[in-house]
Amino acid sequence: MFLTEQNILYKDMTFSEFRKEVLGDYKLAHVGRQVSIIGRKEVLSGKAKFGIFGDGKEIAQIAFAKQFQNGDWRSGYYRDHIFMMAAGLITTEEFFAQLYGDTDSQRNPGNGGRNFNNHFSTRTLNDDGSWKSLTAQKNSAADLSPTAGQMPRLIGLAHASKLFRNIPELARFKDLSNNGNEVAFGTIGDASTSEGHFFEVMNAAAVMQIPLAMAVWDDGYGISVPRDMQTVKSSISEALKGFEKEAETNGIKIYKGNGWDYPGLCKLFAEGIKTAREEHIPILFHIEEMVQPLGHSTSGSHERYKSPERLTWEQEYDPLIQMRQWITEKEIATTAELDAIEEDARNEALNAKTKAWNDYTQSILEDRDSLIRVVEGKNCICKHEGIDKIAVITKNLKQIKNPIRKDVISSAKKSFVMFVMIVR
Ligand SMILES: Cc1ncc(C[n+]2csc(CCOP(=O)(O)OP(=O)(O)O)c2C)c(N)n1
Ligand SMILES: [Mg+2]
Repeated sequence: MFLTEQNILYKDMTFSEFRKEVLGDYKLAHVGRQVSIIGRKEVLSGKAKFGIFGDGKEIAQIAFAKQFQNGDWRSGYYRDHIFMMAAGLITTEEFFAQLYGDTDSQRNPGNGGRNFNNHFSTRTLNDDGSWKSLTAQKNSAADLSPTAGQMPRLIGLAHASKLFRNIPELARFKDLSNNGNEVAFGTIGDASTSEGHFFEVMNAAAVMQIPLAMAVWDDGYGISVPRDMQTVKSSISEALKGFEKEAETNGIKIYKGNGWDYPGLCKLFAEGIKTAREEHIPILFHIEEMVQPLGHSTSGSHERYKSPERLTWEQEYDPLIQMRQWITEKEIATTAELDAIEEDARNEALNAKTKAWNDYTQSILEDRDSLIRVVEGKNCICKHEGIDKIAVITKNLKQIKNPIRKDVISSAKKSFVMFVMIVR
């Protein structure tokens, strides 16, 4: 039975290579899910400030990233951590470093703590300011917070490939383009397709005939607002039917898939991206039946606005559960093997979290201890209005279980003010 899928997915592979690929994807999907689960806990326990994750979109992101090649560009949104991991653009440890807002650019190379968390990007310059070879690496533009902010730059990125392919004088810029063979990969949520940027960009791409591949992750909600309240006919692919390319027209190609269908998505993205890359036809991938097991973000709980029926359906169509069923049905691996992979994935994510947290907090704890040493070393009686306020400040600082740099700096400032007041 598996042979049908194998032939569709990976034509030139032996079964053992195919199995390795599938199980590698299964493990990555679980690492990605654990990152979401653990990341949410890190926020809810106060160790990070905000979390918004790709849970429920793992399989689609892995299948999409399979087509992402050197020279290609991503301009996407906050759910993309699994895409970034699958493309080799972020490690699990780096994910947690950015979640904590680590300002060390070695540990958090995507944004060095200068951008909001879960906003991804890659570096285009070397430390000396020279260009990296962008055709020798996979690239991601920096994410923006407005939910369709990633759209306009997709036009620039995709249009560049068309220019590189069509203007002979540009052929010498080998580090920027390989004859225009690059594809600009976009991702967006279903609700954000209601933004003007989305429609303008899809129209412009359709007119210009540029290699733009747009994936819409359709989970039926924009936070608590259901899709039928903001998307005409409750379907972005229906809404864009008039944009569809016909024999002698410009336009886009539209593909539809389901977020839980691993073999289907692998095939769909392979076909669509090939078309975008070779023929410079823009593509819309409308990926439906997606779920959000942990809800929208750490700021809310979806149980408050999704019906019990919807929540039950989401559990059944969780892509990890569906992929597991597919693997066992096709006899690619046993349930015991899959259990072991899941356990491995959990440990990998936990270890990455612990390492990232220890690295991030080490210098903060050193600063805290040094401040306490300095303040206590003053050995003065620092009573103000009858209370030893400096002792209170250091006591409070010592009691913070996971201090952030702000706690140390603000304790230092407060102690300084007290010293000045008392000395005066
Ligand atoms: C322009 C803009 N409006 C509103 C928000 C607040 N906001 C953040 S995420 C979100 C919902 C987006 O839903 P969807 O596009 O379906 O993506 P999903 O989170 O469901 O994957 C909203 C309204 C924002 N960041 N930017
Ligand atoms: Mg949505």
